[in-house]
Amino acid sequence: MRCLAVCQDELVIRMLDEILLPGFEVEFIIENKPLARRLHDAGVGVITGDPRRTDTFLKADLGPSTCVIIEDNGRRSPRKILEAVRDAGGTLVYLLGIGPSATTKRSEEFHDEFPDVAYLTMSELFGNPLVTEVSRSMTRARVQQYQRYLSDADRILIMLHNDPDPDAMASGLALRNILRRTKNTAIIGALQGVTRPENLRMVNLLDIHVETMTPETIREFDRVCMVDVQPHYFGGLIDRVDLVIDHHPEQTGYTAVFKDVRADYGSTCTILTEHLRAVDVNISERTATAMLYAIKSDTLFFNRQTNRVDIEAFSYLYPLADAALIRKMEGAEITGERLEYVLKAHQNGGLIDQVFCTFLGTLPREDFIPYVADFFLQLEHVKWTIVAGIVNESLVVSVRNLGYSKNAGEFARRFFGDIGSAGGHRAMAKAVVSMRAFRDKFAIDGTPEIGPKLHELIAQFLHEAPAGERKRETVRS
Ligand SMILES: [Mn+2]
Repeated sequence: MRCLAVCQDELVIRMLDEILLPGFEVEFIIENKPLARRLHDAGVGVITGDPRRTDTFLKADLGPSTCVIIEDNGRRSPRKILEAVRDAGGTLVYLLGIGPSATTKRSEEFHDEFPDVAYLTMSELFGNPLVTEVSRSMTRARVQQYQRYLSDADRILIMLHNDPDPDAMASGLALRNILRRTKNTAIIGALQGVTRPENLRMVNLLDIHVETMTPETIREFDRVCMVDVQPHYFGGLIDRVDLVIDHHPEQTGYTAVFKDVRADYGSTCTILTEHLRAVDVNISERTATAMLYAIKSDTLFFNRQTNRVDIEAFSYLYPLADAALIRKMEGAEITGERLEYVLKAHQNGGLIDQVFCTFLGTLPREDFIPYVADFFLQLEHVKWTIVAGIVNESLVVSVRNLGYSKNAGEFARRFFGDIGSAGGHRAMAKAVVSMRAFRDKFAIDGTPEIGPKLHELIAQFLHEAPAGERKRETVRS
């Protein structure tokens, strides 16, 4: 493709020439004769002429498929040049804004008269890679600090939340990688092991060992790190840690020597991908596969709580991972017993105003509840799902939505925060409350009332005025 650039600044000319030359045929229209000669001698394609005259472009053989870039340094209006280009038949025209006057306001000045002209600014074009590089060096400093701090420990514990999910386990592997340790010197542990079928399949396919810990065994470690979870989760058992890396909202009430908590990230593995890249550690295929699977599963393949950085981490890991293995892990998600609860939810649940609510009764395991909540969110016309069930005398409630409406975490905290643990993100949340507290607070006599009660709470939540002008919720007593 041919490209004509109207520039008078030597630095800009040399830069454009270097960037565009491999893919484009570039020629510069230059007014200043000594500059033109100098650039010509340096091998730059140059046409000397007045860019305010139409015949300069006609002589330069401007056609409808020639791309024209016009430098706008804010000093002299480029209007005359734009007119000349237009009269010569140019249609693919860009203004390249340089200097402090290159703003949106400047681009609007020309928009009415030249609606097809696109305005680019130099800082936009070069800013992103530079900002990424600079923030990478900040991450590098941080990672090198904790690497040094942890380097003299004999054994390190990398603690995960109960029933670890792919993000927790993959984060454990990634951190072990960053610390350049083996499974004997960096132990991945949790108080309760893996139970979900797809996570068990990940454990087997990738040969991950999650050791079951007790308060006593935790104390045997020189250093304790935590990934995908923060110390408050363990209810006072671990209140001082050496390192926390997590993407859940930041909690208080604990001390950590090093901390990297980024609640706007879709997964902990996204944070760890940045750590790995910053210090240039090799990622094994196994770790990359685990991390890629974790990002996919924590963001529901970019369907919820996704950030540009998650997509960047994904594309970085993709060529390093084993895609066939990931397909195999994903296939484990549908099991016979899960389908039974989907059927039960279908029979007992109800869809009102695009909200699907159901109570699944007493369950042997908790994972059926979020599974059913995720499953019904895929259905046509469903925008919210609230799925509850009783596990070990506690009512577990999973809340999901399509992410562009009210906040699921706020719903969980507001109705259940005072009687149990409740929290989550905009698109997904969870509450666990004792059945007794639930019965007392909401005056429930029997379990058949649970489904309708949840419908009532969510309807109240969705119909009320936005935060700030709302009144306290009324609770039936
Ligand atoms: Mn996570």
